[in-house]
Amino acid sequence: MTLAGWRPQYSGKVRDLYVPEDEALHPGVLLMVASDRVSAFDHVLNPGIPGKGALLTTLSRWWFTQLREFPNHVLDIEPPAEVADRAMVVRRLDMIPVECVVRGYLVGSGWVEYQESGTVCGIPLPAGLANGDRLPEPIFTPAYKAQLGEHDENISFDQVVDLVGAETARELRDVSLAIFRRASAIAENHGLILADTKFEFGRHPDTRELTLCDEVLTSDSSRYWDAATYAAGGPNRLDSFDKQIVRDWLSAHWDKSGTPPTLPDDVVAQTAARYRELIARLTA
Ligand code: PZK
Repeated sequence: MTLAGWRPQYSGKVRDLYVPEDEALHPGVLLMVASDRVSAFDHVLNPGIPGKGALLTTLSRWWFTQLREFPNHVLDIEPPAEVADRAMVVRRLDMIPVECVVRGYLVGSGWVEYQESGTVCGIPLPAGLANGDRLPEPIFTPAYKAQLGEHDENISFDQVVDLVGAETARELRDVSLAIFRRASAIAENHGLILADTKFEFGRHPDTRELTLCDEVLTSDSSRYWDAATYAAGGPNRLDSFDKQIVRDWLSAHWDKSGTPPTLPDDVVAQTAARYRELIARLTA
C-alpha cells in the first residue's frame, strides 16, 4: 500500500513497516501497519479477515496503556488517516534479536519439547504434566528469530547470554516475566487465561533504556483461553481466541501441500467475531 510521506521498508506475513520519506520531519520513527491478512501453517490465506488489522491494533494499544509502567516504543504521533485504525507510529529502536516467550501453561512447542526431554528451553519441569496443564509458575522460554521461511527455534537461557550478554539476558527474562504476571492478572479478572505470549524488546538509541516494542498481547502473539471452558475440561478447553477456527477448518479441508483453499465466508465471519469477543471481554 502507498502512503504519502512514508516509504515501505519491510513486509511481513501480516504487517508492514514504513520509514518516513523525509527523515528530518520525523527523525527516528517507524510506522507499523497491521493488515487484514491471516496466516496459518506458514501460508498467508485468502481472503483476509476484514477488520483484523484494526482489531489487533486496538488490542495492542490497549495493552500498552495497561502496561504503561513498562517503557514502550509507541509515540503520540497520528498515523496517516487511511490506516489510522490499524497503524502505530513507533520509535525506531536497536532491536534485540531474541523472541521473549513466556509460558504459564504447557502447550504448543513447549509441550512438544517437554514430551521429548521433560524440559522447555532446557528448564526442567515436574514429571507427569499433560498437554495444556498450568505450570507451577510462568517460565521464560526464549526463541531465536529464524531466517525468513524458517521456524523460530527454542533456545536456552545460556544461549540468550551468548547472544546478548548476561546482563541483558537477565533483564529480558525478569521484565518479560513481570509483564506476563501483570497481564495474566488482568486477563484473569476478565475470565480469560493468558496461556503464553511473545514479547520483543529493543533499546532506545540514546538512553539505551530497555523498551517493549512490536505488538503486545495480540491474538497473533499470544494464546488466550476462556477460563470457564478450560475449567470444564472438555475437548474445547484449549480453544484459543485466535485463528483456531481457520486452522481447524484448514486441517479438515487441506492436506497442507500446495496452495491452501479459499476460506469460506462463515469461517472468516466466525474468526472476526472471536477477535471482537476477546477485545469486548478484556476491555469490559
Ligand atoms: C522492528 N519488526 C517486526 C516486521 C512489522 C514489524 N521499534 C522498532 N524499531 C526498529 N525495528 C522494529 C521496531 C518494532 N516494533 C519490528 N522488525 C523491526 C516487524 C514486519 C512488519 F510491522
